[in-house]
Amino acid sequence: MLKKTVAATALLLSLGVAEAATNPLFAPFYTADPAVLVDGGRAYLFTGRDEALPDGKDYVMHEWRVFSTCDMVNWKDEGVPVKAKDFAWANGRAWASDIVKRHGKYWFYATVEHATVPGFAVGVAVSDSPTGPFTDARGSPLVTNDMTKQTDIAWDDIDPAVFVDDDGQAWLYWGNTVLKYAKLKASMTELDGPIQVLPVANFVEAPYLHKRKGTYYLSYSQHWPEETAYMTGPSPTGPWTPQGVIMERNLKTKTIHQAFFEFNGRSYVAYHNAELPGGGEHRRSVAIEEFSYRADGTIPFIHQSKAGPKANPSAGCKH
Ligand code: FUB
Repeated sequence: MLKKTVAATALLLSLGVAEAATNPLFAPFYTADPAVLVDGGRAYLFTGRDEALPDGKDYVMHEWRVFSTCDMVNWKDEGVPVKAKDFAWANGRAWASDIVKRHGKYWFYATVEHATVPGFAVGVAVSDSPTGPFTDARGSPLVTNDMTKQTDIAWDDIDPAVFVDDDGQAWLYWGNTVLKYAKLKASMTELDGPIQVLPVANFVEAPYLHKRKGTYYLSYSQHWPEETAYMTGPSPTGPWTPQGVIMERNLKTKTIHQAFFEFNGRSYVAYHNAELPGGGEHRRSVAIEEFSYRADGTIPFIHQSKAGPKANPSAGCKH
């Protein structure tokens, strides 16, 4: 039996197939702001790409990349499915995004800076494939900075998170400093009703909604430097019960930006740190941790690891 395992391992290694991931992922790229779609036995992990020089003082981000896996260990670089310039009304800055499948199409919600309306905006792009190419689904922004008046900052309409509930209702959450949400029409390209504000103490950015066994989990980044916190509730609009911090702040970057997902029956959180060689505040790297919900459905504190997730192959997994 041992001989057989050793032989199998040797074969996998000779084929260039690893049995465990190593955090952070996706070298040589610096990546940030993960968003994950699980579809057809593969996980598609979308990231922003940090292009700042080692001493860069701001984010330099122009495109999103997508990587896919069928075992949570071996990742395929699927290239650049969409760039900020694919939104003709945007000026080329590509911040955080999220992705969902609906009506057989893939809907990509993205933070871009508007070329003429001061501030950041949310656009939506669509594709027939999770690996793109995506095209602007509206030809105009879904949300612009002048549609929200709660703060004067130019970056309060960032970090869209899209969620489609079991009843078919789609929701969009977003925001920096002020957490906002709205219903989406079935078209996925229009808000349905007014923008709502959710007061959350210490909220900074990166809201993310997921649902498990009837409970809604609204996670987000709080404080500065950021740590990941979450609340639970019985509906997409709460009422919300604060559940505390589940991931510690990073040492080399102040942001962290989480996304939760399930893959082949196991639970994961993707986030970023800056632990690749040469990493820093604006040279971040996506990582993934596996975790188990407690019996009462709460999320335990999740430590960042260098080991990364163990193999969890889909049936017929082909790298
Ligand atoms: O990557 C640019 C911004 O930094 C994102 O929009 C935020 O979530 C933070 O990670």
